[in-house]
Amino acid sequence: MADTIGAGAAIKALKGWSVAGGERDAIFKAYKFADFKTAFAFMSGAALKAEQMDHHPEWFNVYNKVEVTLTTHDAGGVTQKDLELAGFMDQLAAKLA
Ligand code: H2B
Repeated sequence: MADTIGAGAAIKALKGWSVAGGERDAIFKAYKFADFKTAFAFMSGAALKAEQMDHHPEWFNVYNKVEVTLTTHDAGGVTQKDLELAGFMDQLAAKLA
């Protein structure tokens, strides 16, 4: 099982992410895109990466907004995998901006 690095440490290595509210160790970011089509393109690209990694986001979409929560369920907290997926999502969002 992967070692947890913790949400507090993880957000220091990222931009625009915060410690998720609630009991769990998790990180959160709200992305806003130009429109629904762009938000969905983001989700499609992130979904393919998530499948490759076997590491899946918790997310919520309304129109142009995608709210993402990342944690590693198997480890019970934030791990390197969450950092990697967060970094990928940030790069993808930048490309789609
Ligand atoms: N995604 C996330 N975010 N955390 C996990 O621990 C996880 C996952 N585990 N996707 C994977 C799938 C696991 O359930 C399978 C069996 O590998």
